[in-house]
Amino acid sequence: MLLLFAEALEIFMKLLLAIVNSDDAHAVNSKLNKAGFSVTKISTTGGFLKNGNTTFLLGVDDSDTEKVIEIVKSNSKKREQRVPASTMMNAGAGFPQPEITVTVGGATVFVLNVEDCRHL
Ligand code: 2BA
Repeated sequence: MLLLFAEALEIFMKLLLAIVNSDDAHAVNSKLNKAGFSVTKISTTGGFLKNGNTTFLLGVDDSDTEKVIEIVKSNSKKREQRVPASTMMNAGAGFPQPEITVTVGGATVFVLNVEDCRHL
């Protein structure tokens, strides 16, 4: 019944998980706040490079999803990073470690449907 009501009024929410480079986190945060969005920031670590990054949690109206994605996108830069090739393969210890270039970012955004949200 509630779902039908929400469908009729189109009052659906999304939860956005936006993983951004920590160097871009301040700009992303302040632009989102200026645009009127509440955010929760979590300090996270990328499992591949083991570098710190920042994950934003945002609960938004369906209709604001693209606006948030655009703000995150326009404030997240792509970066090239040199990492030991051993990050990707099993290189034996004692051998010279060549480096490879990995492109990181701009941002990775997951968009999830929200069933319910309550401020208590
Ligand atoms: P990391 O896991 O540290 O990955 C950093 C960058 O390394 C990635 O950039 C990608 O270019 C490369 N990379 C990651 N895994 C790789 C692999 N198995 N083989 C080759 N290269 C690999 P982005 O794709 O821009 O990701 C930046 C960060 O966003 C990631 O940091 C991770 O924390 C997060 N992320 C990206 N995709 C994700 C996913 N599908 N699920 C969860 N977290 C994700």
